[in-house]
Amino acid sequence: MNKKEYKNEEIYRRRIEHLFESVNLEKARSWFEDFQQLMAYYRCAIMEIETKFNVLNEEFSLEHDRNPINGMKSRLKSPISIKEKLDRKNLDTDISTIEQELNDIAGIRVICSFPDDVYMLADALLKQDDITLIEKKDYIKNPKPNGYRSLHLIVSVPIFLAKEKRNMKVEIQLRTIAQDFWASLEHQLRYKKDTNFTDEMANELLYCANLSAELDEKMDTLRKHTFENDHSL
Ligand code: 0O2
Repeated sequence: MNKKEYKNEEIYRRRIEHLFESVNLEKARSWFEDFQQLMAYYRCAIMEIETKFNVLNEEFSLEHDRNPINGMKSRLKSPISIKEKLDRKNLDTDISTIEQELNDIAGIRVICSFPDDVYMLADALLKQDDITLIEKKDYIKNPKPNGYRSLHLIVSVPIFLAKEKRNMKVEIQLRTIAQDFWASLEHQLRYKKDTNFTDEMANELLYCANLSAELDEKMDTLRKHTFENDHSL
């Protein structure tokens, strides 16, 4: 190592030392452990809700010979997205703040076959006596101006641990296959890096959203014809 390299190395070392001096490692470790634990609780809550929907799907398919649920996806919000959301809302990073203020750390998307299935499944879930509805946004009856359609529920569900019961919040998005197709592609197009999202593109997407709503209506009519003898469908 020559003199200049040695000096740069020394500067780098001092910078790193300075950075770590300002961090209370014990505090950071304890925060991280609590965060990991909270995320584990949310994973349990996701499992609870998924099981409830699987049971409803199973029961319906036995009784009516078709599945109202086409698929389910779940996700835990990433630490980076959690931090970004806290910053946007001007909130601190306390574990209790994260749990109290953010409703969408645990998320489940339920993709339904037909529009009526969305409401049938939402009603069946909300009727269960361990589920509490915290918030409901019906973007199917009232689509967003860009055409987005989906039924959003924030619910609280208990998870049973060895020594305690905890109520955890889960965001549930219920939508049809057509609504999910539109939302997934719209998300990809809107958030594509280095692309200028023009008004014209937004109008085209709105047109496509309306087309997919029409498609849902037509498929629903077909369902009614196909199952016309089964009045519960
Ligand atoms: P991600 O990665 O999907 O979680 P809030 O969460 O209440 O502060 P907001 O916007 O009032 O924010 O919540 P809202 O309206 O219930 O929507 C939250 C989620 O719905 C979004 O999560 C998306 O998943 C979905 N969503 C809402 N609007 C649109 C839309 O126009 N297009 C698409 N494709 N999805 C939408 P995040 O946090 O954006 O991300």
